[in-house]
Amino acid sequence: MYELIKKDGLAKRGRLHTVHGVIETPVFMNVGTAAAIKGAVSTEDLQGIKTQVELSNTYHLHVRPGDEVIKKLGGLHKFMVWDKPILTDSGGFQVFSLAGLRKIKEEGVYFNSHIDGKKIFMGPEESMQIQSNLGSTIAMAFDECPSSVADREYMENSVARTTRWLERCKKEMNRLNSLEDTINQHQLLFGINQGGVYEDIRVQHAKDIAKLDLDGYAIGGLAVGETHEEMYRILDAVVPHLPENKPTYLMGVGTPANILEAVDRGVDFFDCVYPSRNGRHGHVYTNQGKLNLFNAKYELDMSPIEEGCQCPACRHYSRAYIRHLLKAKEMLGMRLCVLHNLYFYNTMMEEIRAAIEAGNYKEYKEAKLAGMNAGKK
Ligand code: PRF
Ligand code: ZN
Repeated sequence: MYELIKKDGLAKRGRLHTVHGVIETPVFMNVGTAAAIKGAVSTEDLQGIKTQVELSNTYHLHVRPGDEVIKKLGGLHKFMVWDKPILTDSGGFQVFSLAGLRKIKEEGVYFNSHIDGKKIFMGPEESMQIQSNLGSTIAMAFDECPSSVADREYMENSVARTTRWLERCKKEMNRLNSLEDTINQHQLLFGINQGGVYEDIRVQHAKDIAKLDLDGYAIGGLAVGETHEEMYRILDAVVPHLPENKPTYLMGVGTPANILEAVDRGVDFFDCVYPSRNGRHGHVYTNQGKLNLFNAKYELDMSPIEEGCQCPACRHYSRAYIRHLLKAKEMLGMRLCVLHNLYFYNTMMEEIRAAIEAGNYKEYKEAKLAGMNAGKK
């Protein structure tokens, strides 16, 4: 159940109640594709950096170690030792971005595993069955994420199929949730809006899926090569057609600036690999912009990554030490940078929630953006 607590302009402050606890929104979900946050971050670490939701992938866990193995072990929560909410992506997007040769048919997608080349079929029912075996809190619908340069005709056909797939997902999820031996009988299902940069296709699709009364609605197919301005234009067009009394999730987005802008347009769920990926490369976020800790100017810098930051890296270690670890390829260097970056994102979400509650979201957004941009000069 989603509670809309407060609106400030279009920005939503919400609360999603789940069997694994409450999610305060806007929220950033921390990406752990293969049931692990890359950068040697444990689920115990997540407790200390304000993580609310962990995100994993159907496709990766199906290929290795296998969703049936995870079900036998009691489900993903028990496997990872994480009792808070988990969202699983449906596999659709990963099949399109990772798998080798693939064929899209009405029934689903035929493709080769990126691990061993083995032939696999995944359709809406398979995706729901896998996510049910994992027992995640929130399952995502099986969709096609078409290329950002797909032509209009391709996009119309693809979106129509994604709608038919969504209806099959809903039916299968209802069936699975009613079975005795299902790990999480209260698994939620979010639908996904597609349509590339064609506003009219997007809006029609949003209206069609809104009728299905799902637990939440995602916007997919963005941040796949179009400009930031095009992404904001699509959000301006689509979000007003999604139910405001349900969570709105912008998939795979993005930079702190993208998140600040999307919140201002009514989005309240996010996920992105940037904080963990950048951290692994020694790039760290601060309120004055991003720093590259490999830079020679940090060699003798005994200050923390960010003054006043309460993350596990900044509470103890200096830029100079972390720089040394990164240069020496010590795993601890990456780990500290990833922990700091996730803490930075999760803290920004906390600030966003407070600003919406206080009714000064626009002022907060402008000040935050101005600070981060000042560092770029
Ligand atoms: N569909 C799914 N997962 C996704 C996307 C999508 O379009 C994106 C696009 N940014 C990220 N993750 N199922
Ligand atoms: Zn820090």
